[in-house]
Formats: sequence, structure tokens, C-alpha cells
Amino acid sequence: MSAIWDPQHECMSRDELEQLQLERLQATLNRAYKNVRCYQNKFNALGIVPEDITSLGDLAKLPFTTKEDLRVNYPYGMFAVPLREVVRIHSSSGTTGKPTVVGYTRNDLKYWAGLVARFMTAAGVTPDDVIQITFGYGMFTGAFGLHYGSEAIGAAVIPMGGGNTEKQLMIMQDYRSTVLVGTPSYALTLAERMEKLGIDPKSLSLKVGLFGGEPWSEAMRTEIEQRLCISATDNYGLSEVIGPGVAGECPFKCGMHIAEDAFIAEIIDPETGEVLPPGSVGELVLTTLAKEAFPMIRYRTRDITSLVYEPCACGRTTVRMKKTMGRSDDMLIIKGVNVFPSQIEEVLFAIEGCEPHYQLVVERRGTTDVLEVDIEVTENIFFDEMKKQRAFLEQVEKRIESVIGVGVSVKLVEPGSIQRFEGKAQRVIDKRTL
Ligand code: DLL
Repeated sequence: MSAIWDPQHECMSRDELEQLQLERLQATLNRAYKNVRCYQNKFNALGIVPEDITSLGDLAKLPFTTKEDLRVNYPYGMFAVPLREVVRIHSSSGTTGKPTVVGYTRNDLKYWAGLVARFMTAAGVTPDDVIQITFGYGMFTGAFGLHYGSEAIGAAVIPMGGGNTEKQLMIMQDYRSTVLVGTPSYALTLAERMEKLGIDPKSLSLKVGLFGGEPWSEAMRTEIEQRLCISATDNYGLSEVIGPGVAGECPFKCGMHIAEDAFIAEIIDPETGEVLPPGSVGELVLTTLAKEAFPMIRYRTRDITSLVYEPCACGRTTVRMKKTMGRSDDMLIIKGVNVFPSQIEEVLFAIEGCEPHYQLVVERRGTTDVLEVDIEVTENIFFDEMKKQRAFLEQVEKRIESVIGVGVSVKLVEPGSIQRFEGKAQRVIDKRTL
């Protein structure tokens, strides 16, 4: 069993935790209201002042904050401290328009490192580890977050950065890396290259993988664990809220423990904004409780998940979030049916002969949506045997349809023909909006 980094905050009773959350919430609201015009305007519009919030239940009275608020206040309008007190700036990995800018004070950076150290410790990292970071260093919070978390633990960091796959493998062998950090899709890219180069994963020193930054299925976890001979854990975060460090798995891998002394998590109905009862699936909304430079009040993450409040066997009392099903804004609507790419991934990984590389292409033919699933198949399989190929395609199409509820057309593509990713994977090409 791995150690607990901060037993005081990770193992609190619910009563104690809620008391702490309320105190920190009130302090955060006061600071945000006083220093951030956007919050002031929103509260005033509803006739609310921070003093009206006297219980955690009152949180639901407060307005949401959205990515749009951050865009409108680009670049520094949401900062609650003068720029003089900001010591680091990051931005989100937005693909459209201007990125959103986030800032950290010196205290924020220290606190952030501690939160990351928490989930890394929960995943089994110790001061004896050698940690290879394959996230890109730069504006993305992934690399710096895990970097400073590792240093807080006292582990040795190899700041490799993204890409350069063969060099990654050489360093992994020569420096005897014990922990791999990156996106789950890059872990598979590494596994694939290792196989090509004839590197036996058992000859490496790797034991743990800490993956996050994008959604991945349980089936993908199994695939990574088998191909790299490691224990793979999930961790979640977003730059607007802090970066990595919001939540991470313990060795029981039954949901990611949310650092509840630092964040309040709510699940809402993404359509109505109504708070849903415990256990419901909906959109995760996060409020920061300890950030100075960039407090976020009821930030709509757009990530779809559910929360588990039952105690965990590891001893932590914090709520756990299930693997996200994707984002409400990544959700595809095919012929009116809501489809998450992760549902299709789950099916593909369970089918023998499918490589873990796929792409979804959505088109509109006339007035009908058509979803094509391109999948790579393992070397030499089927391409010469039409009958077998057709049977295989039909089997995959049927299985996907039974899970998502709409028909798809599956296309087999040559091994290696789907783009590989060094950072976050982009699996959907929606030609309807192009
Ligand atoms: O991805 C922060 C991060 C870096 C988390 C490294 C974990 C590890 P952004 O670039 O702002 O920040 O993207 C945040 O990525 O809203 C989710 O949609 C998605 N995401 C992050 N982690 C996970 C995960 C970082 N473990 C957005 N599972 C979030 C599913 C994830 N989705």
C-alpha cells in the first residue's frame, strides 16, 4: 500500500472537511468579489453579496463561471491579485480562438506542487523514483505541474518534454526511469515503438505510469498495463482550476480522489444547470478554495462524470470522480443521439485484432449524419481475405451499434496510417462543422 502524502487533509471526517470548505469558500468569495470585476458584476446582477453564503448548500445560489467569461476577460481580467504578485503564467490547450490565461502567486505554486505530490504519492511514487516526464513543457500545465510535484516528493525528475520517441526510450533504458508521466495516448505510442525496436518492457525499470490530460477507457488502461508492464493510474485536472492536481487515483483505481480541501465539486445537469443528487452522471463544476491569483467560482468544466462518496479502502475520505465519459462539448450528436468517443473506444479495445488507434469521422450526407470509424488492424490480418474481413467489419459495427444506439460504418486502415500523438489525442474529425 502506498503512503498518504497529507493525511490531515486526505483523511478528514466529512463534518470537519465541510467546515473547512465553508471557511475557505467564504474567504475565496470575499477576495474574488473584492478584486475581480467579473465576479462583482455577476453577483450584483443576482443581488448576492459574499456574506449571503452561510452554508455549503448556498453555493448553488452563485452564478457559474464559464470559458466564455475567461475569453471576455482575456488576458488578465480574472486575476484577483496585481500582476506584480504573479510569478507564473500558463494557458489552456484551447484549439479555437485565444487561449485562456491563468496565473499563480508564489503561494499558489507551492500549494499546487503539494496537490500534485498527493496524487503522485497515492499512485505509489516515492523519493526513490526516477520520473520521466513526457508532457510538453511550455504553456501547458501538465509538465510543470508533475515536475514540481515530483520534486516536492523528493524523486528525481527527468524533464524530457514531449515527442522524440526513440530518445525517450533510450533515456528510459539508460537512466532506469521507474515512473512514466504523460498522456495515455503517448504511452501507447511509446509501447508501439518499443515493440518495433524489439525492446522488452520487462528489461526496463518502469513500474508505474501516471497518465492524464485526456479521457481514456478502462480497456485502454489494460492495454497500456500489459504492453508496458506497469501499473497505470489516471489523474485529472484543468488549467483554469489549477492544472493537474485536482484528482488522482490511489492503488485501488476505483475513481480519482478529489482534493476536497482545495476544491468543491458539484455535478450539474448540463442543460438546466441544476445541481444533481450524489451519484448522478452530469457535468463537473469546480470551485477553488485555496488559490490566490486565479480563484474560480463554480467553473463549468464541461467534463461528464459522476462522484462516489463511499469510503475507499485506501483510507482517504475524499470523494472520488469516475473516469470522465468525455466533455459535454466533445459529445457528438449523431442522428440526434448523444455519442461519446469513449464509448466507441471501449468497444474497439475489447475486440481482438483491433489496434488501439482509431479515428471517428462524421459527415452529413444529404440530411443524414454518417459516422465512420476508422480502425487500424494488426499487421497481415485480413487484408487478403475478403470474406473474413467482411465478417470482422460486421461484428465490429454491430457491437458499436449495440453500445451507442446508432449505426456506424467501420473502415479498416493499414497499420500505422492513423496519426500518432505526442500530446493530447484528437480522435474526432467532424466535417459537418468545417
Ligand atoms: O490537461 C491538465 C492536466 C495535465 C491534467 C496533465 C492531468 C495531467 P487543460 O489543458 O486545461 O489541462 O485540459 C483540461 O483535459 O477539462 C478534461 O477535458 C481533459 N482531461 C484532463 N485530465 C483528464 C483525465 C490539463 N484524466 C481538460 N481524464 C479537462 C479525462 C481529462 N479527461
